[in-house]
Amino acid sequence: MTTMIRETAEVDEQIFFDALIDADERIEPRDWMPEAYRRTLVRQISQHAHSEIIGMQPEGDWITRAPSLKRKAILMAKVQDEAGHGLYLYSAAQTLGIGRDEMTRQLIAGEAKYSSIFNYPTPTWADMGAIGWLVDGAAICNQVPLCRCSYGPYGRAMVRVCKEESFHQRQGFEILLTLMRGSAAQREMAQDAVDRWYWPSLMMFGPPDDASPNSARSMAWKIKRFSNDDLRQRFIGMIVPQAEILGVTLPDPALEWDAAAGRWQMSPIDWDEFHEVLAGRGQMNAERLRRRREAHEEGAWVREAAAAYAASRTGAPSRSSSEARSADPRSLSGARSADPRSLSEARSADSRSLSEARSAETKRPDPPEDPR
Ligand code: FAQ
Repeated sequence: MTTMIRETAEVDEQIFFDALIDADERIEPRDWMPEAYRRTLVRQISQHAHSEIIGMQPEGDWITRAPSLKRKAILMAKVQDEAGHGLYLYSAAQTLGIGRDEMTRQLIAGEAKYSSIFNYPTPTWADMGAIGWLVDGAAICNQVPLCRCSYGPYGRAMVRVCKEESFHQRQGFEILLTLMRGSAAQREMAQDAVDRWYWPSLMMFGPPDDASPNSARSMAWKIKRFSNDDLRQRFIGMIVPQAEILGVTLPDPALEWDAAAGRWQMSPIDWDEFHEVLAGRGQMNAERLRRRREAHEEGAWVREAAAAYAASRTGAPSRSSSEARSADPRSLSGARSADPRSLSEARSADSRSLSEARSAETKRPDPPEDPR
């Protein structure tokens, strides 16, 4: 009898979930969701978060060597933005019941994936331009549709990320433009960087559609809105006119707009190289992980101090807040499905408490005036 009731309830939950997806509504952390949907999101969001964090290294290497104070300040701000993106994304993944400590463990143990693009070296200043223009450009093409992802916390995080990526792409474009207007040696440096980053940036979109095992389901769930190949095509369409303005040549002699097919014709991508990088055998894989591991070890005292401080305020035993959260990873969705109210009642109750919280927020006393 109990089993039958549980099964009927699950069927209802599935119907409601499907209806939300069909209606282009958002799935929120406390909503019921199929286990495979949750796992897919954890996989994609955690990989995305790791990419932002590992992605700080190639550009971070140039902060001390930037050619002027202004360039240094801009680059520092950009690298800090990437750290912020990682934090929003780890937070979004945590709403699905995985702890930050576990995600970090998977990354430094070499068990987790992060974007292939960050396993290439940055030997010259022009690489800062090429990363901003091509890598952030590809990230924008991929991530703007993710703002409409069916999972609320991921989609909302993407809105701010995309605004910042847009600034990142412009600063990369501007670095290249300055070099292209400079000496012959500077123009050569810019072209060389574009030659090295062009193909890896096309690989960022993932394997071709017929070799992408996750795409069909992710698109049916409206996590991904476009296929890998469609996004790659959009990216090419975006950068071709920009390359003309810059005066750089994209390193593909076969690149041509096919008006009849409505697609860019191009040389084949070297997928062997992509798979080598994914298997950990790219030029910089070992170095990227080694430095991430060292940074984690060097940050142990900060985590301990933060946990001790938190414990001193709450009287709770000293452990990190993310550990505390992951102690009961299903607590959020568990709370939601134990709720006897109907789904819509529960949602409107939630939004009431949100607006109550907001109005309490606005009743806070004004901050003291700035003494300056
Ligand atoms: N690198 O079936 P699909 C940035 C894996 S952030 C490594 O097509 P899916 C900002 C894939 O995970 C860049 N692995 O998979 C920035 C899967 O493996 P799994 C990161 C890749 O998920 C700029 C397998 O291959 N952006 O740049 C890659 O449907 C400058 C089969 O692939 C995101 O993460 C790859 N390139 O589509 C930061 C965006 N491609 O998990 C610092 C969000 C595929 O089954 C400085 N993610 N794989 O073992 C996505 O949109 C998707 O996850 C895709 C892959 C499109 C990356």
